[in-house]
Amino acid sequence: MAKKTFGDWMALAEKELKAPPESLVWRTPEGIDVKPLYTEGDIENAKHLGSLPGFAPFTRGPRATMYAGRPWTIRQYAGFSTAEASNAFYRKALQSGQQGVSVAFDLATHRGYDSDHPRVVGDVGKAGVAIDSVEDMKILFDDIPLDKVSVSMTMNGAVIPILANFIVAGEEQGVSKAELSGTIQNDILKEFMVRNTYIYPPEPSMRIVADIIEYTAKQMPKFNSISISGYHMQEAGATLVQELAFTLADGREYVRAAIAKGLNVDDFAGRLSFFFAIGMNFFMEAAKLRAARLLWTRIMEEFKPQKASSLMMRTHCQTSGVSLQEQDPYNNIVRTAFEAMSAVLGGTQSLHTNSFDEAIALPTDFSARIARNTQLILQHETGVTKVVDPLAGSYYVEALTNELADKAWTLIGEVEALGGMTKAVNEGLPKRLIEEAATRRQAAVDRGDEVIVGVNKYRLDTEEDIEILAIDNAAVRTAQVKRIGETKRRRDQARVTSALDQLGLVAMSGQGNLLEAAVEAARARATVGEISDTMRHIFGDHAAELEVIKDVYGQAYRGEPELEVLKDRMAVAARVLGREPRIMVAKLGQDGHDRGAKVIASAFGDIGFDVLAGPLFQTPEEAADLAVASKVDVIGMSSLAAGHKTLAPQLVEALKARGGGDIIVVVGGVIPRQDYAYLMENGVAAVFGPGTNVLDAANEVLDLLEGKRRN
Ligand code: SCD
Repeated sequence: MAKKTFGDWMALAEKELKAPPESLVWRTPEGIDVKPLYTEGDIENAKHLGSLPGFAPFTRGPRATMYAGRPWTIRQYAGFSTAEASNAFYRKALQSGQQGVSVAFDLATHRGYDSDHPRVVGDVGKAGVAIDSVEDMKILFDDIPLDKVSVSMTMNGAVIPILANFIVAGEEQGVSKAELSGTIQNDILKEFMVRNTYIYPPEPSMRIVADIIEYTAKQMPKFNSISISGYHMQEAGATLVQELAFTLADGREYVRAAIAKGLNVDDFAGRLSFFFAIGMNFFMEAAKLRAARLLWTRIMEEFKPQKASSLMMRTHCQTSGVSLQEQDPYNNIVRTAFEAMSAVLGGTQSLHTNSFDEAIALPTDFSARIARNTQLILQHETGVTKVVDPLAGSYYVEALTNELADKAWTLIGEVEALGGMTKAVNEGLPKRLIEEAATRRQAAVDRGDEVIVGVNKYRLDTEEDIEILAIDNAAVRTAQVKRIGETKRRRDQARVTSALDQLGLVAMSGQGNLLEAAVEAARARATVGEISDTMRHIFGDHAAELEVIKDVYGQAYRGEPELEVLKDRMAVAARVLGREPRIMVAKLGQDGHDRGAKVIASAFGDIGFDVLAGPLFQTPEEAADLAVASKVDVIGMSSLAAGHKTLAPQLVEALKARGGGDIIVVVGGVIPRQDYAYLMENGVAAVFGPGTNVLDAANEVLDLLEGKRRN
């Protein structure tokens, strides 16, 4: 029988479909047209084929034997409440099959504030563990041998005091810094773009990154100096091409900064590491990791390293937080398992699987166990570890690898044309593109173009509450404040002052290494806040420019009845008020997760509200001042870091105290249903949990405004 051709298939497909097969093409948010069939012809021009794992360009994996030789590290990101509570959690997790530690710090620590600082009352111990000094750090790793267990620390803003405290905690555990293995995130550029836990302006922040690379290259050979992260970009709404391109462009910028400091590329490149998100686009995510390794080798070749390891990308992955849903939350177990499989097929070195309740609250012991076991089952039961890069040769995956690499390379070129990533970040290009993508996606979900099971399709009639972990924020704060007091009483104050003065000198002069100086201050028991403030006084605080994008959400709904009806209602409200209804979108406390706030601000703007985007990191009192002065009708407080029960009632009180008691307060974000009643009893008019349709929210806000006028 004659061999069938692609043309034969097209004809047969058209007959079967009763439509041209092109109608099945799926255009992804990356602008990639995924076809229903891939054949040899799709990879004819792909230049990356034919390589082997363990060799440049590492498309097929950084190690020759990959998981057949050693499986990826099961490394669950966790931390909450006090150092004692987090330590107990880590020890139990390690006994139950977890293979590495990954510390989540609370937002106060991220932003360089001690737990007794008035700006962080709602944040202490909430979305991570509170660490104020070496005393806390020692408790955090009590009975966890730092020469054996590798420790990742997600820290970027207060990276100098935290790494210094870790080094000193190791010393006092009898482990020299040369023996410490692990990773510090230390990736500040993406903080300016999407994550917002920065402290200082970009220039001194880049110096901090370079100082850490220098210090670890010279003194901590087993430690990864940075985790160049795309994860938070995807969480903020980036497409996979954007995530890939901006992460690699960040990496290139850090290499340049380290070389500018006088380092030889081979002395540090082997200890640069990466971090990506793995979302629901199963094959594309696996292809993304393959493309990332390919492109990183291409970038590093420019620096002419001698060692092969300098060209090698090693990465951690985390399953996607934004893909988790509040509705029918057990579905999240399934989502996470698919994402984990995709990460593994893409060849990750280390993996975090999210707990199913993370769209609602902090993981419980139960949900954390399922998340960990998802990986243990993958490693032990599915056989995926036995073969290196099993997707290689798939027409589809190889074509995707090629296309993602090409598209990302083009975007990297645009960043280069602007003068590199620091300049692109200053200019706002990545942030703008990511926010546009996020808003477009929200519209696609709200319209039902993108199906999310249990959210915009197959929704349950009644949702059952699930058990959640709540942190007694006030108790954590009291315990921390007490320990800070004890530490300060016992320390040699003259030694602390002299060490901080020396750190200040290093910061001011531009000479010497900031981490080196901070280690001495940490030994003397200077706190995280004191070390951060010493540098703050010299470097200053970074204040982000707020920009709300326009006409992306509205465009997606152009001409559709749902939006038109709402706009008519808006017009009536505007006539009654004599101006457009004014809403202030507020972020309170140290919670910098602003994707939701930005999407709401831009969608509400397109709907016809006069939107005021409040600055990040406001206290409830500052937000109330701004709202009253700006005569807003509504405040939409967005909370993703579990501070809502403290901060929302404080905001309501602060408004009343300023004569703004008639301003309607609504709260949106990661709010457990269990907390709705408490918030409503404390003056909140409506709560919009995860998965809320933006048009529904806008209608409800209008109901509230109309109700207020009637009363
Ligand atoms: C590996 N090894 C092998 C091998 N595979 N040896 C022989 N044969 C094989 N097949 C060796 C490696 O060379 C290495 O030794 C050792 O085994 C460990 O392997 P690894 O692959 O380096 O794994 P690991 O130590 O786990 O390191 C993985 C990374 C590291 C390099 C990626 O940077 C890391 O752990 N990152 C985690 C980051 C993280 O947890 N981030 C959380 C972020 P040598 O080292 O001697 O070579 C959370 C976050 O931001 C959440 C969101 C938010 O908060 O906003």
